[in-house]
Amino acid sequence: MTQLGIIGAGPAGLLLSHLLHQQGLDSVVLETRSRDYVERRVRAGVLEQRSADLLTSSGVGERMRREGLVHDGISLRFAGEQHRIDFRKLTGQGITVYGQQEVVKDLIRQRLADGGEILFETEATAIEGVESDHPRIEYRRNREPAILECDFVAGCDGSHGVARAALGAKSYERTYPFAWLGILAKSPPASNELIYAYHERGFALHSMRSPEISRLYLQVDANDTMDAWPEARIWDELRVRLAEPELQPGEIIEDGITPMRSVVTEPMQRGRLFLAGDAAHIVPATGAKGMNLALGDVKLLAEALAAWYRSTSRDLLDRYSDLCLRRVWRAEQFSAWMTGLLHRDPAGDPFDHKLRLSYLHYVVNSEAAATTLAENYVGYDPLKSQERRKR
Ligand code: RFL
Ligand code: PHB
Repeated sequence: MTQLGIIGAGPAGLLLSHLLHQQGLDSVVLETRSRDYVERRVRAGVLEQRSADLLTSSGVGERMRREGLVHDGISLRFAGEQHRIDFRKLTGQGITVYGQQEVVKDLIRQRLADGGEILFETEATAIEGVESDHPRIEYRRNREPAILECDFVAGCDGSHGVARAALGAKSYERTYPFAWLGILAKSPPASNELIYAYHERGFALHSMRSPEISRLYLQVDANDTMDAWPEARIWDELRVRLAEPELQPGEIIEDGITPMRSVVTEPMQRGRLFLAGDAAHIVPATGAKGMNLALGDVKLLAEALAAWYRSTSRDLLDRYSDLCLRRVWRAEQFSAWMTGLLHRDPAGDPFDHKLRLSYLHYVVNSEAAATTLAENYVGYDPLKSQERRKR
């Protein structure tokens, strides 16, 4: 028996467990993979300012502050030109480049130091009784079935978990006719800021994890497998699309192809089951929003649960989904827009190509358009803006 049964030890589940602990609430985290696996899984790399602030204010940001790379802008490259979008100047904010697996490592270490319970290699198989006061998670550990009884269940089990199906809500979805091939390479970044490149041959992104490690992405066909992409082809394509003829190949430590999808499940709650992070919504990675949305959801959920335990008021809990979805849909629109702007249409429509180039020129030359990109990239909060306008 626990107050919160949390499924999934990704950024959402781990931060939720940590924030609840700080409110004096106990939780058990069930994670199907091993600790080693979740700590090595290479994924997101960009923290919005408010995500970095949240990690710091909740006491798990120390290593991020030391090792994370604070960036004040990004570069856009297209049609042989390079332009910088200066986030600091346009919004007063920046981003922090810090690998998601480092956030996960920091959170696991803190939870275990605080005596938290994370059951690795434990698969949740079903969620029962979500409309009752005593929901249960059925799970399998060491091949043995077992049951976790709790007051509430948080489904933080990503896009392939059990919680979304158990909720049974409506999903809005979009697929894209391309995917991202990503590599992590032992080669010093060619630039000290991220480069988003639009090229006739497709999109490319130059990111990093440290002064020695680059993170690089290429738009590939939705059906491509790694067999079609030997190392030499990856580096050649990166050099051309990024317009970086000197880009040095380095040992590839990790590679993989990720499909591009937009999904929103609405509402994100039923009875005593609450979804957070990728379990509730997926964004195409172009806007760098996925991990940030996951952290933002659980901040609200932890506050709502703390309010319930303080006063048994369900008010904030009842509004959880609506409050999250305002920010989620903003990020969905921005991510779909960035994706459309920077990816080549595989059908190769020349009219669309010209429209994209025209918009790119507009973005880099109009301060209004550049500010739109910048304020969404560093993290726009529709709720805060609404409050400000009312005052
Ligand atoms: P996660 O990280 O997927 O964690 C879910 C956890 O649940 C476990 N699980 C189960 N456990 C028990 N029982 C079950 N039945 C279970 N089913 C699943 C899984 O093993 C896993 O450990 O979800 P969470 O916490 O919501 O976090 C979301 C983020 O991981 C995701 O949004 C980002 O990685 C997306 N993303 C990016 N986001 C950004 O903010 N900035 C970026 O730059 C960025 N780049 C990316 C990305 C995602 C990528 N991929 C591979 C999807 C780049 C890539 C390539
Ligand atoms: C990353 O560093 O992995 C990264 C950066 C920006 C994105 C997506 C991924 O838009």
